[in-house]
Amino acid sequence: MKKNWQRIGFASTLTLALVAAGCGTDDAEEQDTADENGDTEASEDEDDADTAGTNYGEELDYTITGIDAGAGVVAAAERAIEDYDLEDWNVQTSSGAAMTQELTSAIENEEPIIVTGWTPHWKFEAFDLKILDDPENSFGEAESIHTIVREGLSSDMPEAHEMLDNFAWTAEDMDAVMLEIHEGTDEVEAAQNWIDENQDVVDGWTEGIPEVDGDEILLAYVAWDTEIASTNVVALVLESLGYDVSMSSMEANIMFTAVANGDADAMVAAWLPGTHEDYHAQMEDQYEDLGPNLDGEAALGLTVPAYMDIDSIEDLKE
Ligand code: PBE
Repeated sequence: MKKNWQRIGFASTLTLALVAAGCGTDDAEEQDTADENGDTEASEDEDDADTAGTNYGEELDYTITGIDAGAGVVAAAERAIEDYDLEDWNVQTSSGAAMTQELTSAIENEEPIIVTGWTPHWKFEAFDLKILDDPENSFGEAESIHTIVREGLSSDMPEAHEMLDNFAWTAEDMDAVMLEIHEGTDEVEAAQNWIDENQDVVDGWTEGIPEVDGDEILLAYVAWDTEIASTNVVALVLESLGYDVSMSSMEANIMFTAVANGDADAMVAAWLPGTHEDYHAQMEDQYEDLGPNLDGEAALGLTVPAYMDIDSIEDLKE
């Protein structure tokens, strides 16, 4: 993960130099040199809104493009508004899909945009982005994604319980599924392709588990790109063990509640210890936490196109 963030930062410095200069690729080298010498002023282009310093407030109508209201990353962005005294700013809630759509069209038009971002996510493969520095730590540290199951699953469905307990993969794995879906492959097909290419990993999750005969199991999830990828993969693996699997997408708080009260059997979408801290603190006595399925590689942050002349949340202050 660290490597990824560093790479994002590096790429952004180069692009920033180009945008700040308002020049084409011919001048890129010259501008890079100037940049290295510490001359970062966009002095020739002060009238251009994109290069008029780091204040994007008016241009963006003081709006951060968020996702669904129940997402931890939206709560973190609202926390950032307080932590950094950004009273003029607000987080517009919509959905993960609407956010990536707005990000895509802003980038197509080279317009500024600030989104509530997270990683792993295909947007970092598809676009040149940077995550704004967060010296106040409003978005928390890198964390893990946990698998959580309802009370009683271990005795009712020991085979599913064991597979879910074994389920663990990497940010790279998750990225591969997400990217394929983003590029147009059907969700189930992308999950199956990943399984076919990583059969040895999947065999490790199912080894020694006896098959069942069509027992019904319900997986809860939220339609975030990360969770669409993981839940589809887990659903297919449970199917291969003989389960009749249903997936149901819902709001984040409903997902936690459904597993806590036994309406859903499991979910693989709990970002801990930070993002879903509130839900987990409320309900952890009512379900079983099987621990990380993705270990320490998940993180949140305000995310912008690399061409924007801004590096830190602090820069949003007037
Ligand atoms: N996310 C993806 C979720 C967790 C998974 C970062 C958008 C959230 O913010 O709650």
